[in-house]
Amino acid sequence: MPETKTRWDIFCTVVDNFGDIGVTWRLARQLVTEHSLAVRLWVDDLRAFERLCPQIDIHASQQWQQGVEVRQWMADWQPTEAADVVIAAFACQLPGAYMEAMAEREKPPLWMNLDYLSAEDWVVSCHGLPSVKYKQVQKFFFFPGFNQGTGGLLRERGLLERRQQFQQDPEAQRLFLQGLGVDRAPGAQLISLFAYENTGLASWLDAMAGDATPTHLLVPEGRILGDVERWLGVEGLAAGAVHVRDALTVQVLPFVRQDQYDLLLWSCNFNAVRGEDSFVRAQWAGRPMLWHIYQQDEDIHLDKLEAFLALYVKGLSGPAGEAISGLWRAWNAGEKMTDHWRSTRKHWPELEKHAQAWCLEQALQADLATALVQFYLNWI
Ligand code: TRH
Repeated sequence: MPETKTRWDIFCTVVDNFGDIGVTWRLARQLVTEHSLAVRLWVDDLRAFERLCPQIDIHASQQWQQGVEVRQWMADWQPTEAADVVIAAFACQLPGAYMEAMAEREKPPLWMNLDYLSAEDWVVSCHGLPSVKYKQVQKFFFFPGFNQGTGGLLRERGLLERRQQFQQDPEAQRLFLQGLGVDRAPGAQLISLFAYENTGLASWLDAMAGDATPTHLLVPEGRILGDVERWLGVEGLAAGAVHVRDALTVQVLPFVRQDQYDLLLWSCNFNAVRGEDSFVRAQWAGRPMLWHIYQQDEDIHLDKLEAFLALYVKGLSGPAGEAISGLWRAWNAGEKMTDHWRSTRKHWPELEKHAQAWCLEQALQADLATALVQFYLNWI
């Protein structure tokens, strides 16, 4: 008799941008391919999803993508049986009728809130704790994180091996970049730029333009383009545009599929990333990086930034740690980047080595999907 797969439902509301769907889509695929689970991913905005996965049919109420059952989460909820495990991503509110369906099950499901990523200390003490209850259905907190005792980070099986292979294969990189229309100038360092609007950008671009080493900056279409346009003094920048200012070549790329974005990060010497998912992917790329954190009310994101920096600089010399921290702080305050970029460049070899070591250290933790499955196994 065929074994019945455990059924998981993941609920995702797209609040803004791409992180909500980026994280849940990655998790759903991993649960299917690596843990042989039956996964339904409920998403309220398939247009955001389509940017990461162009095969998505934005009109379909139900479709299969890479083994995941994708369901359009519509306002008029149709009665649905509750799954064995229910994940509400980023504290999204489940449909009332679905909560009833959970409560009606003979054996209540495991209900978890997949929280935002943070390096703050309190995360370890809250991870796995019971949260609210709906009738007899108990909800639990599940926190991703960088420390032992958290839920870890999303990392697909074999990811680092694939990354290392790609980074050791100049021809594979050349072909990938060629597919994006990128012809890397000899001797130029490649930098990718994915960020929110940032008043500090102009000074960073000035610094790169004035650098002794040429830089080829790759900018996927998105929110930062307005600042790039202002600096270049042009309008209507779109994928394919290339502009050269002294030592700096700026090239606009299309927003690529999620798996292609990894290859972009792996190809670059330095990656500016943002939010949550691209931030984690840049760490797996094993290259130095710059994080534009998602802004929150009352500047609480700054505590998260400091918490991460405190962990990240641990293996660095004092001056290198100060250089990278200064750069990140200036970027997140929208302040002048020129001097910070110069200091960072001075410590480049150390920062490169550190990025590799950090990546390997983080990979010692169980990945988030495995940790979720283990949580379920411990719970039943
Ligand atoms: O898009 P983000 O800023 O997402 C978010 C949201 O703001 C969310 O509400 C907030 O909770 C969260 O940040 C912290 O950044 P993030 O998380 O990096 O998500 C971007 C996704 O887009 C990620 O999965 C990578 C993907 N991506 C591509 O697939 N192709 C691309 O070309 C680029 C640049 C990104």
